[in-house]
Amino acid sequence: MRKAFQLVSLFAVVIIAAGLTVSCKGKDGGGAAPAGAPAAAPAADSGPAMSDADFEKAKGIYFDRCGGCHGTLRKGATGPDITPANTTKKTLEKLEKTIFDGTPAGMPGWGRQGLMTKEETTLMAKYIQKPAPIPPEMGLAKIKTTHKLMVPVAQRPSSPEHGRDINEFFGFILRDVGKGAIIDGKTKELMSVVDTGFAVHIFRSSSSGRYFYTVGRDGKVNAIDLFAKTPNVVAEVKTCTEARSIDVSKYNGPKGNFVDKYAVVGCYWPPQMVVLDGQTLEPLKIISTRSHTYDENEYHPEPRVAAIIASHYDSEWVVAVKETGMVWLVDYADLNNLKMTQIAAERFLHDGGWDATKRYFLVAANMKDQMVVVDTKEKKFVTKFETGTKPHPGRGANWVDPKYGPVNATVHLGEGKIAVYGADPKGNPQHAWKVLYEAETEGPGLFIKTHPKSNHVWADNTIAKTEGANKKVCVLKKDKMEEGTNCFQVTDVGLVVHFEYNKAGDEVWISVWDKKGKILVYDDKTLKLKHTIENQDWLVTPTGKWNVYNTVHDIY
Ligand code: DHE
Repeated sequence: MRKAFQLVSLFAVVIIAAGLTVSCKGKDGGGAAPAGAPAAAPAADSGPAMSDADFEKAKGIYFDRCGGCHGTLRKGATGPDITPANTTKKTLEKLEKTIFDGTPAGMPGWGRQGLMTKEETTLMAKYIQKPAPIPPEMGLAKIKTTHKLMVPVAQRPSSPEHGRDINEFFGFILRDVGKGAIIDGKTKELMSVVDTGFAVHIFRSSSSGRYFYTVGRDGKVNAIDLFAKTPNVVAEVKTCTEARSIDVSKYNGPKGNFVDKYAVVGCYWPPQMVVLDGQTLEPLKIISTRSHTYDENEYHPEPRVAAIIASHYDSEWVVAVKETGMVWLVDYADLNNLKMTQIAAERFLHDGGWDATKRYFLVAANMKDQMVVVDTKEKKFVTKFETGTKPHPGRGANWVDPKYGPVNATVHLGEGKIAVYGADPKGNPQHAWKVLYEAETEGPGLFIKTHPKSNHVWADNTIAKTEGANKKVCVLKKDKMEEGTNCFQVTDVGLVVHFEYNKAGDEVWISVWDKKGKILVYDDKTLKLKHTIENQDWLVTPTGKWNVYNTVHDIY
């Protein structure tokens, strides 16, 4: 039962309609290049005439609103290829109209929605008929110039100075103000607000849980020391001009102890991974992802790093390389003699996480409507299967179904549906990697979450178009799947996005993404609101959030 096909750029449309900053749109709403926008080599002097000032303005708008979907080099990923080879086949008037009005396939009508002026859509039409300016490379020497060690390791506390349990701590993104908040989940008290990169995309915990690492859309990484009385940034480095992912080294075994040893950043531009010292963020090594597509073996100059997850059983990072459709298992045991397994998977890879055993990496190839399964023990591709229109699991959700055994699930960008599929090839091979249940939500969503101690699975409807749907959550009962979802409103402002459980697995923390943001804490058993954090000056556009214990142990 499919609902109407919608492209991922709805992601942008609906959120923008709510007056919020979204990935394809920066906090300044276009215009001059934002602080995070990559400086670029001047464009070849071909295509329609543009003044230098107009060109710079268009470049900023492209970084803000277009690059996430069409790619820095405009070769296409979630959105189509808009290099001059294609755009010059169309008249400027036609291009301008498309940018102004959007397309039925899902591209936002930037002008129609009042998000670009008529002049700006004219500018963008010209801009995309000119060759894409190529942003600069970031080699190790350049990255090193951005490295700051605020608190040397020897000057950091050896145990928590606040006497609290850091496993209870949450890290919250405060997206539009380039900050992060640390909250004690037990007492619900704010511990600190720290400066981070521009529009931080994710937090990850170091493998001991002591540090939170954040990665900004601008590639800036911050390490936050949770032992400090007031958790503070102890190191910073800018690894690339555009990034979305970061993870850590989690392995401790015969090959060595890598706990808190490394962090690794996944860049969009330059297309590369950057390995950092886990204590100081000193940049150590760059691994380029430029290579050939998994199927046609054609060279791709911009294979962006999407999700990265760290193996618990081997010294490996599992890396989804978006444009080439490869999953790389990168062994960090010997960085000078780097070993890697390159697994052909599917294009275009996006987000994903572990199954409950942490053996299988389940990652969305959302433009193919598929989930891909990689066996990190055998280091092999297992299968890919269709779930619905553009699966978007975040890191996914794992639980044990009373009828089918261990399952995993995703929500979808293109339709309001939770797809639940078997995830136990050993115990229940007949159900493995097959969709077993589908449950309707209130509309397209971004994230799904559960906890082993909970009987509930929570899904958001963040990009639903129906009035009010994006203010609701939808909850499934694990032992009564056939009943479908229970969807209810949790806010009258903003958008509901992303869930995280507390350490005990009895509270669900929800962000209300709004300029005057809120944090809602629900009792997971009763589904009743237990606590609200609101009307705080610092609480601006909260989006993703992570509990230390659950993040260290990959509990989701
Ligand atoms: Fe995300 C995860 C990329 C838009 C909030 N997002 C990810 C990951 C990738 C990614 C590759 C996986 C990281 C990992 O696990 O290592 N996101 C992108 C995009 O390319 C996209 C579509 C457009 C863009 O230009 O950024 C995009 N993402 C968004 C948003 O609009 C969201 C809602 C708010 C924002 O800040 O832009 C958003 N993305 C998130 C969050 C996660 C995420 C909260 C982490 C989920 C988790 O549970 O770990």
